[in-house]
This record gives sequence, C-alpha cells and structure tokens, in this order.
Amino acid sequence: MSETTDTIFGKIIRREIPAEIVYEDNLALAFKDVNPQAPVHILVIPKQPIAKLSDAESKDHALMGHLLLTAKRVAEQAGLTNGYRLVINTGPDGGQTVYHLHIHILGGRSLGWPPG
Ligand code: DGP
Repeated sequence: MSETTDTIFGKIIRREIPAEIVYEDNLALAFKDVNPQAPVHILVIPKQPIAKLSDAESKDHALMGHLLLTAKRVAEQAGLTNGYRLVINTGPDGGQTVYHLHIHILGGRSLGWPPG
C-alpha cells in the first residue's frame, strides 16, 4: 500500500468519515478499530500525520511519549485491568496497511505469542 500524507485516519480526524471515538485531546485521537482482532481493539493516533514509526524524529519525542501514555489511559478507560497489548505495525514487513502512525490497543482476551 502506498504512503500518502493523507489517509483514512486523516478523514477520521477531520470528521469526514465516522468512527467510534473514545478519547481525544489536542495531540491525539483514539477510536475503535473497524475490524477488531480482540474484544477490545482501539487505535491511538497522533493528529499530526506521521506516516510510520520509522519516520518519527527527535523533535517528536514528546508526542511519542504522549501517545504511549494516552494508550495506557485509554486501556484503563476500556477496563483492561487484566492486561493488554500495544502494537505498532511498521512498514510492509510489519504488516502496516494505513500509513498514519497508530498504536493498536488489544485486550479483553488472553493473547497468543508470538504474533504471526
Ligand atoms: P495496520 O495494519 O497496523 O496499518 O492497521 C490498520 C488498522 O486500521 C486495521 O486494524 C483496520 C483499521 N482501519 C482501517 N480503516 C479503518 C476505518 O475506516 N475506520 C476504523 N475505525 N478503522 C480502520
């Protein structure tokens, strides 16, 4: 899949297409994944369209920390008291399909390891 500066997630940020948004602040948005792989499957994205983790730079330091803490907060809000998994698929071999950086929050069942 090609990399573009705008993606379906940009449309979700701008409310051009619907999504089940569960958290928002000035830097980040969290919404339910349309194709859930676990009882809880939420995506946390920066509003700034960084295509993939490998494109993040030193200047994004604070934003990266904010995204991780947001994922923790959203997982707590979702009631994942027994644990959860965060995943960042990066690039073709990482299985990334949407080129707007996102953290998957997966939980609500016991997750296998290693992933496929
Ligand atoms: P990845 O493979 O890591 O790039 O994950 C992309 C995820 O995005 C995938 O789990 C499905 C989800 N997704 C794709 N399009 C949409 C959409 O329009 N709405 C929502 N809520 N999720 C989407």
